[in-house]
Amino acid sequence: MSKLKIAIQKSGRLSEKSLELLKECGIKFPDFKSKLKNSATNFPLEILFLRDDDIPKYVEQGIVDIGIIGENEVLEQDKNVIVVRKLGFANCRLSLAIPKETDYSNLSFFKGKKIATSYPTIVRNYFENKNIFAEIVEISGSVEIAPSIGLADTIADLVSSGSTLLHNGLKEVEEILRSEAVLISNENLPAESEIILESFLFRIQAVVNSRENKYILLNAPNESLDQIINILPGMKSPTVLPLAESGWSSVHSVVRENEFWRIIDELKKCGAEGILVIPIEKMVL
Ligand code: PRT
Ligand code: ZN
Repeated sequence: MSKLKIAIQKSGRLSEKSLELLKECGIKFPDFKSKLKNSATNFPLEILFLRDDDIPKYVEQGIVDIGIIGENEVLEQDKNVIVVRKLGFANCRLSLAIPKETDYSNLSFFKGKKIATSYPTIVRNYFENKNIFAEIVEISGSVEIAPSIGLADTIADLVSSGSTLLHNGLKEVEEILRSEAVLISNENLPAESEIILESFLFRIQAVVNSRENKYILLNAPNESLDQIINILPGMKSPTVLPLAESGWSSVHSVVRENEFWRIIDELKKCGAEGILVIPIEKMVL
């Protein structure tokens, strides 16, 4: 029986979360760490551990069928691959940063400036689109120290918490793009691999949905039920059950993680009490 081949980063920021995703999809591998190649015991999947920079090329060439990689790398390399879906982890942004004591008003600041980056293609395209000429200095790592050693005036680098910029005396002034881990695929998958990919994607969907949503239970005074139901759309609509105490109901629903705090505030204003929020293990729509 044929197997779907997936490339994931050998070691780095994407590795652990990529393996966790496979695990949550119920896919088991024997003795993960020691080998560069491994086969799942309960799903037709073969996994190759590679440097992240090599993954788009291997997918384009069909050496592997699919891969997990940062969107930033897909855009920078511009290989012929399909971005199948976003995976919701390794979120970051590619930003322009300048020495923190320097005044900044707008993008024309960068006219004629030297910008150190590991993403020359993205940064060049960005400035070309804005009709600004800036000199790109390509370096492969430790980009943040470039201004302090006189290699460049400014930088364009990935930022997540922002603490690396802070420690290096830099401030973020513009965001070029946002990125997260994505699943990419070869453009011409063999029919058999396509079928396996469908079933793999079905599992990923259930895992990613469950991470992005929370199950919520609360007690609501009956007179506010209509309002509360409006705030909580749920998968179809919320479940409403009467409480033993008359005049009150228990409401169960699903809310999106990123809307969560706004929804809680609104629910409290409508008189909701005893709000419980529970993680969802898997979610099949
Ligand atoms: O060895 P290999 O080539 O496989 O790995 P790598 O060193 O090229 O990549 P790695 O593991 O550092 O990053 C892999 C992917 O993780 C990137 O391509 C991004 O898609 C994603 N990612 C998410 C990040 C970050 N967040 C991130 N913060 N990649 C790098 N950083 C670096 C950034 O370059 C900067 O030096 O972290 C520093 C900033 O972090 P904060 O939290 O201080 O802002
Ligand atoms: Zn890399």
